[in-house]
Amino acid sequence: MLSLLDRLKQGIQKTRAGLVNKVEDVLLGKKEIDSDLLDELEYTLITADVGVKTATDILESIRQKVDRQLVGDPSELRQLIREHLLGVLEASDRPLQMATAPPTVILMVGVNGSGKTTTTGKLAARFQAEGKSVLLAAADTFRAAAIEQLEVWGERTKTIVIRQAQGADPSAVIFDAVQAAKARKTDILLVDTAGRLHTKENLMAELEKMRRTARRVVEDAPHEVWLVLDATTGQNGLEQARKFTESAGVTGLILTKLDGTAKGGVVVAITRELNVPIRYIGVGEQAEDLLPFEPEKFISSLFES
Ligand SMILES: Nc1nc2c(ncn2[C@@H]2O[C@H](COP(=O)(O)OP(=O)(O)OP(=O)(O)O)[C@@H](O)[C@H]2O)c(=O)[nH]1
Ligand SMILES: [Mg+2]
Repeated sequence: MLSLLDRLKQGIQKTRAGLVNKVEDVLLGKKEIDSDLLDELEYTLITADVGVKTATDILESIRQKVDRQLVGDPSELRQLIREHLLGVLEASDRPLQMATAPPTVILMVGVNGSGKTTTTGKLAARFQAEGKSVLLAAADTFRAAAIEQLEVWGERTKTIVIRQAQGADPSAVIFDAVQAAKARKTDILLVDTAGRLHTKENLMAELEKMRRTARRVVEDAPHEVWLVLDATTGQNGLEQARKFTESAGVTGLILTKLDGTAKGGVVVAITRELNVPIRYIGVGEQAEDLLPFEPEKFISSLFES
């Protein structure tokens, strides 16, 4: 069995190659810091998807330090970049909002195919391993076979799935599920929802209705709304994330498919832009391929071999 840290390192090795190794290549053999070198660094950071704003900030702060002769050796720049990236990720870190009495209701939202159902299944496994009781709600009543897909995860993780027929009102499923979780005093209710485009107003309104419905049964539910984002979409995920955060009350992000992309720098761009913490990252298709996101571990795994 791989340790969590090894799995993290393996899951982000493409990002490491696309970000840290490229920065190292730029710095390699350089004797002094000049404007060409700084421009090249900025370009490298932007192409590694950390976002234009973050890249500009980092370079701005480096240029100031160079001007004030606080740094002179190119080899020091790698560490400055590392510290800055960590600072961005830590700035939006905050504790999870768990319910004072069970259940804690967590709504999983996002565009089509981002990994909501898979992540819901992985989370069921993880929470159970932490000793919590879990219930799943199949609130994607839209896509054919979506309910069955969640039920496969229910069997795999030995978790009960609250479901209705395909085509049922997703809010009705949530109503049942929150009531069931409350009656059973289940610690965590995970609600899988249908994929929706952030540009479709009626579908975004449907999410709002689901949240209202949950609230009718448990006053402060849903306690968390997690936006599941496909990391391979890089900067394109930013607009989705912004819209969902504005209209669906997103409280946390989950970046999936980091194993398949060099665009993992996007975690920095998104946290900085939205000031919403990343909760977990997905690094594969199996139940164990979901890792809690910890800024320090993420950055040190990127920067240390
Ligand atoms: N490599 C990799 N694949 C993943 C990860 N997370 C999800 N997937 C795969 O992505 C595909 C889509 O996942 P789903 O969980 O069905 O996505 P969804 O958001 O529920 O899709 P819709 O319900 O259709 O909107 C599946 O083939 C998953 O196995 C991940 O972290 N890494
Ligand atoms: Mg799904």
